[in-house]
Amino acid sequence: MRPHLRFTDEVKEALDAGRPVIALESTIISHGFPYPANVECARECVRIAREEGVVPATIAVIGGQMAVGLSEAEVERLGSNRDTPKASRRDLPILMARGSDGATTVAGTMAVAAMAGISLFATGGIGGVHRGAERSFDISADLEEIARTSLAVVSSGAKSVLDLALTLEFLETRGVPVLGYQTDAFPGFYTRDSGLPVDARFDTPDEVARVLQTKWEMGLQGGVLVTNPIPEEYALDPVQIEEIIERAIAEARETGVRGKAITPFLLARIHELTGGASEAANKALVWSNVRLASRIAVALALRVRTRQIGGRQQ
Ligand code: PSU
Ligand code: MN
Repeated sequence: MRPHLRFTDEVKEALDAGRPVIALESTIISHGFPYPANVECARECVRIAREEGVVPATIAVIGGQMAVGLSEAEVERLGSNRDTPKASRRDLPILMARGSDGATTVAGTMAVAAMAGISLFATGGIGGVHRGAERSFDISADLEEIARTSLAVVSSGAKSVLDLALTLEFLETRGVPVLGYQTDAFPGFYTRDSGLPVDARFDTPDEVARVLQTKWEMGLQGGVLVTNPIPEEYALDPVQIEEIIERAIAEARETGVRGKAITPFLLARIHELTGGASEAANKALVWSNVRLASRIAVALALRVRTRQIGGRQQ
């Protein structure tokens, strides 16, 4: 096992036995929702994974240790402390050397999950190329991480606070397959269709698992983005949400918010401006992604096991 990683017994036993495990991020806990909705959301994620027969491994920096799997008290600690720093790949060694806590982003979570030997990761939305990136250079480290790290990320696309067309261009350049689960359209987080296409559509968890197995058995390193649209009944009106997003972006510009503070600022403002509707939508899509990631993890574990028993021919 890697140095500096701390596993719960549940996660360690599952990984050792080759049973399905999914990773969950912690920026969504510290910065994605207000308290205590964040803690309730995280608790439900863990419950859903277990219901699907999968061990959930929430990832975070806890007191300078890289934790793979958290106790309920640790989830409460991250959720109630809004000052917990966001931990992307670059932040991990700094926070660990300082002995502090950190809430891992998609990028930070992926880097650690891959070290731990986890193949599936469920989140809400990934970071991407920000609007105006041709001037600001603001491209989330999440995209670079998906390109380099061999893990499948299940998300509801990306929020249109980002430039979704440029985000897809970046993923194409860096060789990341973008799959649509029961959809041909790249989902827009609060909406099911961003107006942009995915590379390929698959309709069952096993078909997705087959793409993952094939990619990694070939030795093609790097991740896969699996997109799962928000459940129909929670989808928001695209025109209304676009207005709110534009307003939040304008406020960020006026107040001079920069760097890693931008995404949490926009998420919090959108939640305020939609009066809770976006919070319900956000929770529903995260839970749906946890369920799908769990089912893909089960299918992948079964495929890997069958391959081991049957030898390499097939
Ligand atoms: N998008 C969301 N909800 C989130 C995030 C993004 O809809 O909670 C979080 C994720 O943890 C993601 C991070 O990895 O924000 C991206 O931050 P940045 O844009 O600073 O890379
Ligand atoms: Mn950024």
